[in-house]
Amino acid sequence: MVESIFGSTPSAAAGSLIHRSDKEIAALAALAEVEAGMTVGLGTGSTAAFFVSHLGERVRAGFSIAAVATSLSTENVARRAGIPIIAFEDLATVDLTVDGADEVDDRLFAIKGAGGAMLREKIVAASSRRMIVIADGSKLSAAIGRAPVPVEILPFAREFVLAELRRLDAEPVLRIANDAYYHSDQGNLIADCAFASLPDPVATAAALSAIPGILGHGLFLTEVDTIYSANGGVVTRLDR
Ligand code: ABF
Repeated sequence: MVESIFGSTPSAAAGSLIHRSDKEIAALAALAEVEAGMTVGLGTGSTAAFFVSHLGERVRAGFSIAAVATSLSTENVARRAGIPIIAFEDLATVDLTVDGADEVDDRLFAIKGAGGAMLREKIVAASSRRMIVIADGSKLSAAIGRAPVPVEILPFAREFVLAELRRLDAEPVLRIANDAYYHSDQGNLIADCAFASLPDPVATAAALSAIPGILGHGLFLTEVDTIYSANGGVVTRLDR
């Protein structure tokens, strides 16, 4: 289903015009779904950061929710915004998770993980009764496959996993930060895998999951319930 929710980007507030980015507009569409008393999963990345910021404003105004974070950076930002954070390990179920993505399509398939947090993101999404992806229009594809698929690798298994990925016709590139291997919040490596094409994401996800030493990957094929994608201030809603 495609539904236009907001008509224009600028809005008047306290006598001044506010120009919101498409990322922020998508975040606000998701914010409208948060109800008092919910446990909310907080995503990672710049789009999710808008959601966290606006949720923080509501919490500081007295709105009562609890939250779990999908990364240490989001946890820090959320705490600073006044959002009460609970430890995910103490929870089996989250009510609603809102997170960004690198690429989405109208099958509700997503590639996530450019922010390096896809392992925790997928666990939190899988535990969620409902998961919303928020994105600007540049993330929407006819079929996912343009963005590289990140995989999280146990350091012990590095060269074995890279060789297995090449056998799947992926071109894995180990992620670097500050002239050293990037390490996830769990202390693992990330390889960004370019595929010449991704004709069968379900088969690729199964193949990745079957490689020992891969702890998680960025193909989210079953977790997403709704996508809010904003383009030029107009929000498109896609539902499973
Ligand atoms: C997280 O942040 C990731 O899964 C995704 O890779 C990334 C999107 O970042 P941004 O919103 O900054 O484009 O949601």
